[in-house]
This record gives sequence, C-alpha cells and structure tokens, in this order.
Amino acid sequence: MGLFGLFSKAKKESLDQGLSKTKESVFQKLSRAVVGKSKVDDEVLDNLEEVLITSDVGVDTTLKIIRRIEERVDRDKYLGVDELNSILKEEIAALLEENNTEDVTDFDLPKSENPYVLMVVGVNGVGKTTTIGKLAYNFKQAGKKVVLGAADTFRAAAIDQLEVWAKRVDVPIIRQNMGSDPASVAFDTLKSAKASGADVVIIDTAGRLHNKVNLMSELSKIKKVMQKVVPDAPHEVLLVLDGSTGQNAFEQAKQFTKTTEVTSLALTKLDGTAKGGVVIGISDQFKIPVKYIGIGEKIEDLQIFRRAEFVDSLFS
Ligand SMILES: Nc1nc2c(ncn2[C@@H]2O[C@H](COP(=O)(O)OP(=O)(O)O)[C@@H](O)[C@H]2O)c(=O)[nH]1
Ligand SMILES: [Mg+2]
Repeated sequence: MGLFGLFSKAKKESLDQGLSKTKESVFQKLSRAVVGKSKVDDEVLDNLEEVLITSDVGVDTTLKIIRRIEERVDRDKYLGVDELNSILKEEIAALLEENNTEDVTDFDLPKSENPYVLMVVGVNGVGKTTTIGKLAYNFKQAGKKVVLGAADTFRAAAIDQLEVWAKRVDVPIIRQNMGSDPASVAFDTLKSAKASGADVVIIDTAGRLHNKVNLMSELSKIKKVMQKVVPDAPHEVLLVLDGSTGQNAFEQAKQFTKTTEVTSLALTKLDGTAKGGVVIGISDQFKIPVKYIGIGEKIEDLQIFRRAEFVDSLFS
C-alpha cells in the first residue's frame, strides 16, 4: 500500500468512526427487521421502510429505495435476507448516482485569474465558522493561498471565533468591528485577497436573518459589492446544515434554497448522532450537491462527501 492508500485508509476509518452512532442504530434496526426471516418478502420490505424512515432518510427517498428493492425482488425471484445489506448499499448508491452530480475528489479548485470566492451561509449554530476553519486548513494543505472574511458582524464572539480558526490554520483574516456592514467586510476581503494573489476567499456570514426578506437582501448586497472586485463572485454559495437535527436540516435546506442561490451543501455534526441517514435523503432530494460532511469538531474532521463510500460505511 502506497502513501495514498494509507492516507485514504485513515480517512475511511475516521468516516466509519464518525458515523458510528448512525451505523449502530441502522444495524440494530435492520437486524430486527429481518428477525426469523430467510427471504426478503413484503413484511421485510415493510419493516425496511420503517427502518429507513426512522433513520431520517426521509419519506420520499425511502419510497424510492423500497421501490428499487421491490423491483430487484421481482427480477431475482429470491433474495435472502443475508444479502439485504449489500443490496441496500448497491441500490442506495445507484439512486444517489442518478442525481448525476460528479463527486468532488479532493480539495482542489478551478484555476482562475481572480481568487475563487466561497460564501458560506446557514442559520446560527449549524457549524459555518467551524466548517470554514476546516476548509481553510484543507485548502492550505492542498497548497492554496487562503484569505478569510469575517462578515458575520452581529456578535463580537463570531468574529473572534473566526479569528481563532485563522490563527490555528495560519491564514490571514479580514475583519472590522462588530456591527459594521457585512458587505463592506466582504469588499475589503476580496480587495486584499486580490492584491495578495490569493487563490481562495472564504466569507463567513450571519444566519440570524433566516426566513426574512432581510436575509435575502443582505446576502444579495454582499454579492453585489463583491462583484465590484471580482465580477463573477461568488463562485460558490455553500449552505451549511446541522445533520444532527435530522428533518429540520431538510426544512432549512428547503427554505434557504428558495430564497438564496445555493450551489453546494455541507452537513455537519454527523458524529454523535443517529440521524446520519439524513445525508442520503438530502443528497437525493436536492439537485444541489452535498460536497462536505463534518464528523467532529477538530480541524481534520471535515471530509469530502463521496456517495458510494458514505453508503458503504453506513451499511457495512
Ligand atoms: N460534533 C461536532 N460539532 C461540530 C461540528 N461542526 C461544528 N460543530 C460545533 O457546533 C457548534 C457551532 O458551530 P459554529 O461553527 O460556531 O456555527 P455557526 O454559528 O454556524 O458559525 C460549535 O460548538 C462547533 O464546535 C461537527 O462536525 N461535529
Ligand atoms: Mg459563526
């Protein structure tokens, strides 16, 4: 095994570890669903439906999965319950592939003349600032020059928290005082990043204005002002969702995508929750790709979401 093999083995282990609560819960429920059964019949399928729904996969996605397995039972005539895990893995992975959003393979970014601008949005407490710190770390590891912009100016603590991450990762941060105009912070950040030849800018934003016209107008103001420096900014609008809230994360995704042009998703806090199935539902239901998953509070606890690997980890 080469260096890369070892590296990805470690990543896989931390993914397994991070998802352990969900894995355990799914495993127990699945065992109960097939108890005393040798083949996959209607009763097993009913139980399976319940397992998926109670694992936060969501009703619509669960029904799609069940339909696929029914078709498979029809086709193959006989399916043993001992094959159920591997069939689930195959069918869920295949379902998620149908969305046809290419998996991101590493922390790389498109080459461009101007810095690549990533704006991070989401409600308070979901893990935006933490995800930004982890992203900055990964981009830096990948050899990119990173600048952070503290445009969540509502609380001094929010700015300070981003500063702590900037120090930890050792990247510059552009900040102003608490209460200053977020758009002005974003403008300064892009100016500075452009002048210093940075590769990527990550802009933190406030989530307090959720559900209000205010949020929309604030985010579009930030965009408009950034475009004075980098005409095609932001290149990416990353919506961060707290996976441990299960169906609430779904609701937030719905709300946000209605009001903001979200281009990618991150699901955090998958460690310490049994609701990790929500990633499958969100990945299926939204045409916006889930790009990152958070599996802990530490700097290395952010992973790129790879559908097949995720499903494999959950049902193994
Ligand atoms: N266990 C766990 N905690 C996380 C993860 N991501 C963020 N957090 C914690 O969630 C809390 C809120 O995060 P923060 O980044 O401040 O959220 P923000 O308000 O959206 O910026 C903090 O205590 C973080 O340490 C994660 O993937 N796993
Ligand atoms: Mg924050």
